[in-house]
Amino acid sequence: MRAELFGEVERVQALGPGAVRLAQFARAEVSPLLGAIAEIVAAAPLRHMATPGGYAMSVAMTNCGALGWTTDRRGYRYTATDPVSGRPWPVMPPVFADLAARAAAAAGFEWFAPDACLINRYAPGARMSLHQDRNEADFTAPIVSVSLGLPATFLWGGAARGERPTKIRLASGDVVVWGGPARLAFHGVAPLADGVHELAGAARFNLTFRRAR
Ligand code: MD3
Ligand code: FE
Repeated sequence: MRAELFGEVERVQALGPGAVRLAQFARAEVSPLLGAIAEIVAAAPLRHMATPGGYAMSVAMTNCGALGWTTDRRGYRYTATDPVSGRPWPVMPPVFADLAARAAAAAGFEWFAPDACLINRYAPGARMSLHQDRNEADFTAPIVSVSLGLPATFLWGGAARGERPTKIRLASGDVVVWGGPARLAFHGVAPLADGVHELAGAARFNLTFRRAR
């Protein structure tokens, strides 16, 4: 019997304390998720935000949900409106919210209700240096991440920036839930390799579902 006939349970893998990989959890929803991203991007375009230090990020970003993560010269924060348009961030589509809730529940966070979703787009060469996600009010809530499009090498560091990170290959449709002791781990993404994905083109998209407040 093929492995997928056993269902999702066998695909739940502990990467380490608090980090749960749900390999191919979103495989059936890659196309609808990319379609929903296109609608969000039409209302709130992807943009290369400025870091407080004044550099443009290589990753292009936008958001949906009640709150969105932004950065500029003044710092990192969550806002209820898109600073580019002045309008509220696009509503989180049901295909996003349903997936986030099911993935969190599969990892033991049945109560998780995200109020923010950051959408990252990586073109070949784009990367994200090691950082912690600390702008959220409540670190008992996990972060649910969904990879779409080209594969990436995710870098999972430890509790300190100096620890050598573990490399984790993330493919389109993979979901990882970061809770408990993994919630404040340092993490990043290696420069995206060249390639063309059949649905996403020369890009990787990553969704992170968050409880911002
Ligand atoms: C581990 N995004 O948006 S997703 C980010 O692939 C971010 O675009 C990466 O880091 C990306 O902040 C990684 C996986 C991820 C997200 C948040 C985490 C892993 C995490 C928070 C804590 C620990
Ligand atoms: Fe992060």
